Amino acid sequence: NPQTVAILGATGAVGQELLALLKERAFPIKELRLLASPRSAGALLPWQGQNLEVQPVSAAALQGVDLLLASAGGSVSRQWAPLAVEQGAVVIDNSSAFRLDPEVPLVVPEVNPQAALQHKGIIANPNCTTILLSLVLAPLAARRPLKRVIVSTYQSASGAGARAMEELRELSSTVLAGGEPVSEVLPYSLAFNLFLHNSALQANGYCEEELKMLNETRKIMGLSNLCLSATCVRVPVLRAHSEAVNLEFEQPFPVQEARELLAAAPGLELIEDFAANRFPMPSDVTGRDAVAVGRIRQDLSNPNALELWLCGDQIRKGAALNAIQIAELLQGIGR
Ligand code: A2P
Ligand code: 11C
Repeated sequence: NPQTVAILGATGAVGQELLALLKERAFPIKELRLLASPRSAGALLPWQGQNLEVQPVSAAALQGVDLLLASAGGSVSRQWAPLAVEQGAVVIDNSSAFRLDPEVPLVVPEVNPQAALQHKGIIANPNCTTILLSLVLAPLAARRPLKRVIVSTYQSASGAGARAMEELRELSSTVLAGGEPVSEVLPYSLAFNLFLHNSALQANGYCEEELKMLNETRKIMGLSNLCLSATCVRVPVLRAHSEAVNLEFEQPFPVQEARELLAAAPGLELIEDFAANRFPMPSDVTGRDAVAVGRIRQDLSNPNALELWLCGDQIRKGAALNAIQIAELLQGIGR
C-alpha cells in the first residue's frame, strides 16, 4: 500500500541517500515529506521531477505520517519518534537512541528479519560498522558456534555526517596547497591523517562506538554472551568503512567452507584474488549495496580462528539501505 513517508534529517548524508533509495527501489509512496531543523526550512530538494520543500520537524508535520525514516541524531529521535508513533507512524530510527531498548527490535534484514515484525512502533537501524560486521558473522555463526570476535575498523568521514565529508575534501585541498588544516567538524583534521574514533570515551578505555559494536552485535545475533573487542579508527575515506576481523569459533572452521558460505550469503560479495593480491577496497563498494569480503584465511596463532577483511558503503548498507530494506520487509516487498 502506498504510504505517507517522512524523512527526518532529509538534508543530511543519510537523509539524502534515503531519498535516492526510495526512488531507486520504487518504494510505494503516496506522499513524501522532507523534515529537518529550522535551519533548512524552505530548502528545495528534487523528488520525482519536482522540487520538494524541506519543513522544520513539528507535531503537525508528523501528522498523518505512516512511515518515519529518522536520521537526525539521537536527541532528535528521542524528541520526535515517540510522538510520531503516538500519531500512528512506524518509525525506523537510524540513531542509537532506542537500539538497546528490549522493546525495540534492532534489525539487519539479512540476519534477523523476523525481529522487525515484532515491533511496537519503533524499529532501530543498527550502527553502521555493526551492520557490516553482522553480515559476515551471521552465515558463519549459523554453521559453527562463534566464541569471540576481535575487530579493528577503518571508518570513513561519512559516519560523522555530510559536513565531515565536506571538511575532508576541503582540508585535503588545504594540505595539498601547503597550508595547515584546522578542523571544525571533527576533533582533528582527517586530511592525510587518522585518529581513534571520536565518540565519547568510557571509564573502561573503550569509546562508545566500540561498545556499540559489542552490545548491538550481541542483540542482532541473539548471542548475549558473545565476546567481542573492537578498536575503531577514523580514516580519510569519504563514505566506505572497512574492518579487519578475527573470528574465533568453538572448533576449527575450514577456510574453504567459510569462503563458500560468505560468497553465497545475502548482501555479501567476495572479492578475493590471492594471486593478484586483490581484495576489497572502499572504492569497490562506494555507492553500491553489496558489502565486499575477502582475504579469508586461517589465523596462524589459533587453530579455531579465521581472519578476514571487509568493506561496505557506510551511507548505503551501513545506514540508508538497511533502513529501506526494513521498510520493505514491513511492506512485504523485501527482496
Ligand atoms: P539541518 O540540515 O537542518 O541541520 P548529518 O548526519 O549528515 O550531519 O545530517 C544531520 C541531519 O539531521 C540533517 O538533515 C539535519 O538538518 C538534521 N537535524 C539536525 N538537528 C536537527 C534538529 N534539531 N531537528 C531536526 N533535524 C535536525
Ligand atoms: C561513525 N558509526 O562512523 C558512526 C556513525 O551509532 O549510528 C554512526 C553512529 C551510530 O562515526
